Amino acid sequence: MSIAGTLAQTIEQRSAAHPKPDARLTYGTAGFRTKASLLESTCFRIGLIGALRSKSLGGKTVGLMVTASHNPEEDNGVKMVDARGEMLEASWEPICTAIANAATGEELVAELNKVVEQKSIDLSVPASVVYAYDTRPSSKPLAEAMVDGLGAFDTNVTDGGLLTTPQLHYLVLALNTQHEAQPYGSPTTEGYYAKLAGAYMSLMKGRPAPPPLIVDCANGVGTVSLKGLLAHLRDALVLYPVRTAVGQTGALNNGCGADFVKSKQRLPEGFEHEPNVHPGELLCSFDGDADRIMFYYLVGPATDPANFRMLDGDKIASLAADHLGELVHAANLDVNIGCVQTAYANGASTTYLEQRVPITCTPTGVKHLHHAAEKYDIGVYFEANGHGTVLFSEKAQRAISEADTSKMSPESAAAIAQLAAFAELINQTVGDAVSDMLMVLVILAMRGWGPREWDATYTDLPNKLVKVAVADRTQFRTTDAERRVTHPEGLQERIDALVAKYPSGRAFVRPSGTEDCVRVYAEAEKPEDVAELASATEALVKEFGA
Ligand code: G16
Repeated sequence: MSIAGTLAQTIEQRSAAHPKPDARLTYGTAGFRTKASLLESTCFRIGLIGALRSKSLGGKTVGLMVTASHNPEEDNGVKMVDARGEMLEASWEPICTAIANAATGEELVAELNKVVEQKSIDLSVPASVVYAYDTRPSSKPLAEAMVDGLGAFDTNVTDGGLLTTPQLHYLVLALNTQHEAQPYGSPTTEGYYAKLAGAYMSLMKGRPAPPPLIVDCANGVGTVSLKGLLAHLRDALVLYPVRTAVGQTGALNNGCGADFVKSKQRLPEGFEHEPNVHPGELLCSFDGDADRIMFYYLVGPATDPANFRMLDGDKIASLAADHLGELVHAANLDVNIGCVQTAYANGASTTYLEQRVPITCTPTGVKHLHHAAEKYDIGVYFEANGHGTVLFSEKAQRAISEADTSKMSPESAAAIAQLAAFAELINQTVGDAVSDMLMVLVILAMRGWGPREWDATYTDLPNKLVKVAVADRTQFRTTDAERRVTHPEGLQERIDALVAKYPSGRAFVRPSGTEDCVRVYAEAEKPEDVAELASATEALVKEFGA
């Protein structure tokens, strides 16, 4: 079976309405991402691919999300969601790249036919795709181009509208499991809020509500989902959403949001003047599509930058691994728990976690971490940038649901009930700022902790992240979960010589898969050493990347 005749003509005609720019696009860390003005043809073609991917899965629903997440407002991108709510299967990534770069309508059809053959796709199977988009001005028009691609294959299309990326992941899994014995949840945004709010309230029953929390929504779509959640939580949680200027030109991720806070290691701009920001109280920031969260607090007046303390993805991972590990122990369950990190994990967090659970290190990108976490019965995965979640395997879910609590101590029975509720509260399809926020608040409430107690679990090694512009970032290639660089040749030896000069020194460089830059990470025992190590490594990247 192949794409020919009228179908081929339709695709070619529609493709002509979405001309390909003179630019090569690559499927990166989280799908395609670049200037929005270059993406129309790619979005149209992603529509075609989405339909084929669904057909290849026997008509299961897949998801397409138009967003550039943490990137500036003028960028955009597409993330693809597979039928179990996870990221697109890796073997389809080069397919996406080839299709996005086909030069003519004819070449496009030829590339599509290669996929049909390679994946033995039955074109007569009806396709089903749900799509959504973030708040960028370019997002809706790009989504329309995608729908044009979906229409070429006569797809059953569901418009999810304005959603966070994790809401779309949830919807995909909920749609595909709605007729199974264990549906993931009701396949609507209301179902999403109800599931999270219900689990939160059951875990918090009998406990005082946490102190009000200021949430920086990055002026993005997280604003919308937070409002939806609040309607379901009623007075069980007081949140003060700030940076909620959705639709205000230039506001998205500008001086605010999880990525700003993490990379600048400071409060969002203007927070020192926010009336509700007080030392000792927990604060948090979402990113532009609300799949990442960063917590932080102040140890003194906001006007002094030295009073800022960050509670990043590594701290969330340690908190979750410790707490869930204790519950598993209390419940006496035969399930293991492990943690997945990337090279960006602070060395102090790795040392802390290694003493408690097995750890896996993967390359950057939740698509890598997610699969590694599936190897544990309970897999906690977080990137230092606040992107992550916890996966409960079928074995773990069964052990929890089949435990005979009538024969257990009250303590063990309570631990079982709590584990079951955590499995509901946590969005297991992908990192979710809203779900992760609730998980952290519940764990802190259960432990009677504030941000200081959480922070005291271990002390981060001073560290620095730098973005370096180079002529061609693709000439930088890495190995060993991105901890070592193989190309340009000779660069790693120079980095090794630098790192050796500093106690507890570590530095690595890698090309970003979402921005046009090379990222440099450095850490060391002393802040002044980190500053030196980071700028010397940056200078090396400039020298080799010139
Ligand atoms: C995406 C990925 C993350 C990754 C981040 C940065 O996040 O989903 O896993 O950490 O990009 O990747 P890179 O360093 O390659 O630019 P988001 O929130 O931007 O979609």
